[in-house]
Amino acid sequence: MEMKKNSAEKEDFSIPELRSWCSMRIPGALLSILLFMLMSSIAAAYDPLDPTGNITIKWDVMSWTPDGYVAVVTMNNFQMYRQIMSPGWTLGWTWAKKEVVWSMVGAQTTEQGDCSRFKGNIPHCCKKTPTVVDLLPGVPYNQQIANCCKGGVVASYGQDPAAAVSAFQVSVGQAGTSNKTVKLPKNFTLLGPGPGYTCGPAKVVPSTTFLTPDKRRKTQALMTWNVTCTYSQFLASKYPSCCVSFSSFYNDTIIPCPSCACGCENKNCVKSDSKLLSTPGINTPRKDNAPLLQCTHHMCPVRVHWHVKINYKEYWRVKIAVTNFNYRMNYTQWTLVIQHPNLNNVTEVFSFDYKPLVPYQSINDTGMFYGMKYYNDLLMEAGAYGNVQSEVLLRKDADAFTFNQGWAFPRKVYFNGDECMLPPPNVYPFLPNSSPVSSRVLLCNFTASVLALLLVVIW
Ligand SMILES: *[C@@H]1O[C@H](CO)[C@@H](O)[C@H](O)[C@H]1NC(C)=O
Ligand SMILES: *[C@@H]1O[C@H](CO)[C@@H](O)[C@H](O)[C@H]1NC(C)=O
Ligand SMILES: *[C@@H]1O[C@H](CO)[C@@H](O)[C@H](O)[C@H]1NC(C)=O
Ligand SMILES: *[C@@H]1O[C@H](CO)[C@@H](O)[C@H](O)[C@H]1NC(C)=O
Ligand SMILES: *[C@@H]1O[C@H](CO)[C@@H](O)[C@H](O)[C@H]1NC(C)=O
Ligand SMILES: *[C@@H]1O[C@H](CO)[C@@H](O)[C@H](O)[C@H]1NC(C)=O
Ligand SMILES: *[C@@H]1O[C@H](CO)[C@@H](O)[C@H](O)[C@H]1NC(C)=O
Ligand SMILES: *[C@@H]1O[C@H](CO)[C@@H](O)[C@H](O)[C@H]1NC(C)=O
Ligand SMILES: CC(=O)N[C@H]1CO[C@H](CO)[C@@H](O)[C@@H]1O
Repeated sequence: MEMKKNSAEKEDFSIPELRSWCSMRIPGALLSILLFMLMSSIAAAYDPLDPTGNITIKWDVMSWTPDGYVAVVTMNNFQMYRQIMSPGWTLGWTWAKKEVVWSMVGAQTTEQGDCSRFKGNIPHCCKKTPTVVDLLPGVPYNQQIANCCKGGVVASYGQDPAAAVSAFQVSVGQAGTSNKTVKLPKNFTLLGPGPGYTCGPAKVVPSTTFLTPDKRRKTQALMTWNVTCTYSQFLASKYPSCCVSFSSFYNDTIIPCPSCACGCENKNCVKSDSKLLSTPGINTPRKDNAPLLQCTHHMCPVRVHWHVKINYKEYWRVKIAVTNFNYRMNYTQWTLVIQHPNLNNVTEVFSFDYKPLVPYQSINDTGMFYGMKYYNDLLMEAGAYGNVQSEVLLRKDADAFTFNQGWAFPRKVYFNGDECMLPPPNVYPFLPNSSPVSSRVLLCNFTASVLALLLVVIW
C-alpha cells in the first residue's frame, strides 16, 4: 500500500489534453423554462444534495392525566449536513383549544403568559402560542430527560447521528384525555437559530414502540403525531453567508471571492487592526446572532478557499482552507459540503473527517467534510486562529480528469448547510495558453440538456 502510493505520488507535469466532453445545446426558451422550474424548486426548499433532508418533531403521548396528557417531544435532525448551532432551536406552536402547559422537563417556555384564571397550582405556561427553548447543559439530573439540555444545539445527521436529536417532556392540561378527544397543536414554527424552516401540519402516525432497558419487552406510546420541517436558504437570508476563492499551482492568479458576495448594503465591519477589537467583551455573541464582520471586499462571515496544489501521475492534491471573518462566532461542529466529479475517487483526506454523500445511487460526486473531534471541529472566531485546513488526495478519474477549463474546481460548496457563492463560471485560473471555456458552463449545459430530455419525456 505504502509502496504503491509512493510511486503513484511521483509528480507528473504533463498536462492532459483539452477535452470537449459536452457539446449539447438547448434552445433559449426551454432554458428559461428550466431556470424557472429550478427557481420554483428552490423556493420549495428542495436541496438536490440532500433531497430528503428535514427535521421531524414527534410527540409521543406517554400517559393520560385527569385533564390532559404527558408527552415526550423528540426532534430528529435528518439533514445530512445542516446542524442547529448555538444559541440553539426555538420551537413554537398554537394550541387548538384552551390547553395549558402544567410543567416541562428538559426545556422551558420563554414566557408564562396570563395564568390569572388559575388558583392553587399555577401552570408553567398559559399562552395560546407557547415558545419553547432547550435548557443549558448542567441542569440537575432530576430535571433532565434523555437527549435534553444541550442548549438547543443539534448535530447534523451525516456528522453524528447519535447527537442529531433533542427531546423534552411536556405535561398538558385542559386538553383531550383520549386519542379521540385530543386535539393536535397547530402552526408549528422552528427557528434554528435564525429563520429558514417551514413546518407542515401535525399528522397522527403509528404509535412509537419502545424497548425496555433490559430489551425483553416492548411498550408503545398511547398516541403519536409527527410534524416535518424543511429548510430553505432563501427564507433564511437574501444573501449567501459564505463565498469561495480559487488558486492553483499552474497559475499565479488567485481568483478571489466575488465582491459583495454576501451583500454590502447596511453592513458594518471592523478592520483587522482596529483598536475596537481589544475592547473587552467585543467577541461576546449577541442574542440576535448579529455578526461582527472583519472588513473584506466580499463581506462574508466565512470563506472557503480551494487550491489545486500538486499534480502527480495518477493522483492530484487539493488544499482546502476555511476562514472565519466573524468576530462573534465560534462555529462548533461545522460542516463543509463539496460537489466535484472527482470526489468519487477520494483516496485520502488529511486532518478533516470525510463522508461521501450519495443522494442518488448512481451519482457519487458529493462529499461532506467536517472537523475531527477535539482537534479542529471548532472553527474559532475571526483572527489568528479563525481558520481550519485540510488536504485531499484524489485519484485521477481517467476519463474526465483535466486541469483545463476549470475542471479541477468545485461545482458547488456549502458551509453549515448554506450554499456559498462561487466565482462566475468562466472565472478560474487558466492553464497557460488555454482557451477560456469553463467546464462549469459545460456542466451547466449538460445538466440543462438532461433536464430538458426529462421534461420532454414527462410531457
Ligand atoms: C424526512 O427525513 C427522513 C430521513 O431522511 C425521510 O425518511 C422522510 O421521508 C423525510 N420526510 C419527509 C416528509 O420528507
Ligand atoms: C415520525 O418521526 C420519527 C422520528 O422522529 C420517524 O422515525 C418516523 O418515521 C416518523 N413517522 C412518519 C410516519 O413519518
Ligand atoms: C385509539 O385507541 C384505541 C384503543 O384505545 C385504538 O383502537 C385506536 O386505534 C386508537 N386510535 C388512534 C387514532 O390512535
Ligand atoms: C402561526 O404562527 C405565526 C408565528 O407565531 C403567526 O405569525 C401566524 O399568525 C400563525 N398563524 C395561525 C394561523 O395561527
Ligand atoms: C470562542 O472560543 C474561545 C475558546 O473557547 C473563547 O475564548 C472565545 O470567547 C469564544 N468566542 C466566541 C465569539 O464565543
Ligand atoms: C463514493 O466514493 C467514495 C470515495 O470518495 C467511496 O468510498 C464510496 O464507496 C463511493 N460510493 C459509491 C456508492 O460509489
Ligand atoms: C492565469 O489565469 C488568468 C485568468 O484567471 C489569466 O488571465 C492569465 O493569463 C493566466 N496566466 C497564465 C500565465 O496563463
Ligand atoms: C451553453 O448554453 C448556452 C445557452 O444555451 C449557449 O449559448 C452556449 O454556447 C453553450 N456553451 C457551450 C460551451 O456549449
Ligand atoms: C481511476 C479510478 O480509480 N477510477 C474509479 C473512480 O470511481 C469510479 C466509481 O466510484 C470507479 O468506477 C473508477 O474505476
